[in-house]
Amino acid sequence: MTTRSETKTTLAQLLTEIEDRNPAQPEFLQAVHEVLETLAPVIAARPEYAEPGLIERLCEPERQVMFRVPWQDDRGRVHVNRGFRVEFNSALGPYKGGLRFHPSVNLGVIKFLGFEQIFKNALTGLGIGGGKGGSDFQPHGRSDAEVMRFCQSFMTELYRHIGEHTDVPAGDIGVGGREIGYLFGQYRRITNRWESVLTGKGQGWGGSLIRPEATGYGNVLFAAAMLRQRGEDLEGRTAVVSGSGNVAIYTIEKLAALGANAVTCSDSSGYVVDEKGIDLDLLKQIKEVERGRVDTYAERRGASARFVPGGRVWEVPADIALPSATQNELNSDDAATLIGNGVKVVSEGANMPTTPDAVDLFQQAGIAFGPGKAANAGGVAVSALEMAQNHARTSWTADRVEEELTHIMNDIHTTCHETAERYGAPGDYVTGANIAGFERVADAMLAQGVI
Ligand code: NDP
Ligand code: 2IT
Repeated sequence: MTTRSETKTTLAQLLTEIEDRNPAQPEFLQAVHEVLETLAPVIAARPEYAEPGLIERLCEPERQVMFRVPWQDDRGRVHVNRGFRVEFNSALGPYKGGLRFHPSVNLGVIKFLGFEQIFKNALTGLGIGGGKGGSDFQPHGRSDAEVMRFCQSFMTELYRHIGEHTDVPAGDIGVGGREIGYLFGQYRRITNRWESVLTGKGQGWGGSLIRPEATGYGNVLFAAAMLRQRGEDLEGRTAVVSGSGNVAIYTIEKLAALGANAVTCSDSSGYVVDEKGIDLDLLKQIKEVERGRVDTYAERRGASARFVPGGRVWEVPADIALPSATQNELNSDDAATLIGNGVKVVSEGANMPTTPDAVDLFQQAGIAFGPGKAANAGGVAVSALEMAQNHARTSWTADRVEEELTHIMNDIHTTCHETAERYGAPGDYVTGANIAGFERVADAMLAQGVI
């Protein structure tokens, strides 16, 4: 019988090896560290998981593709970006995960996102493996024609690596309906195939209803489930939300539908606080139609709202905090401020938005903390439902998709909660999510042999 301290030593040794093999990839190492440090109880109970190099294989992508993306701007100048697709793990199904277009993208960032995606996708209970991709391209300030040429160039290389049974990308930061349209068009043109190779498509041509809403709606449903577990609900609660993109907008929408009130949103220039609650029609007009910035929201909204340049939403008192912008956007100082202001629930709409020391502070303070790989899984879950609809050549009603999403989020909550209890960490959704996701992938990998 392996003891828990022997297991911890093995995991610590593995972590050192992984650190040595992946220098200068801090986000990837942060994500691996966060998972491995919660696995000791499950490996002590089931030592077969430590055997045939399973953790080493899990931490090494099955395939990594990097490529040149040349494109011409409207003045004829040539730009060269770098494209990535990390196909991390396909034990449970085709690689599945978004594409991120943002100047901060590099291999380590895509690997962290792909690694998280493995466990997130496993938690949905659907047949999808984990992958992620993107580019250091900045779509802000580019014309539609420039974005189209970039997407066409990106797909001209990517198409040979993906396919409906191989790898199915979707959106993430900087990639929404417009970009998916251009990417899909180029894939179809090159391959002469209409297949479910991308999700988040437009609603008249294969996209699922509720996919744009799914990540934000799902995160609010997860937060509601954590509150319900404690005999409480969302009614009348005040929420702080960061970001003002796809995830943030539909988080704010679902909060309002369930009787709570979001008072903030943000972008990389600062945040808006609106004491009457965010006016969603105005925010959608500025962000989705005009592709503008949040300071415009404060200008147009009038006296109830103000823009705080360079500030962080976490300084605004609230019952619920829903980070929905980017990684490491909520640190230990922010956590201390939120705790001081009486926050009850923190649920991650973004991927890894909370730094590890901030997570520790929330957990020590007894705050319900929902990790992204569980809380934001609604987006990829509805992507898998989009694939199912495409394969059946049908489309479901919005009510049906939302009902499925609600079941999936409640099931993920129950799974994480019960798994944490089973492994001696009641109320610890981080441990619950990591172990439950790990068990499903690890069982499939063990059954499929050393590959
Ligand atoms: P969007 O591009 O629609 O919006 C991103 C928002 O976050 C913008 O307001 C953006 O501000 C802000 N932001 C991005 N990077 C930074 C940064 N480095 N510093 C400050 N603000 C930043 O992306 P999404 O809403 O789709 O994604 C948000 C998060 O949710 C990401 O972590 C993503 O991985 C995660 N996620 C997304 C899913 C989806 O279905 N789309 C599913 C699950 C998770 P600005 O415009 O100024 O850059
Ligand atoms: O982080 C994520 O889960 C996403 N960006 C969505 C992935 C998907 O395939 O829908």
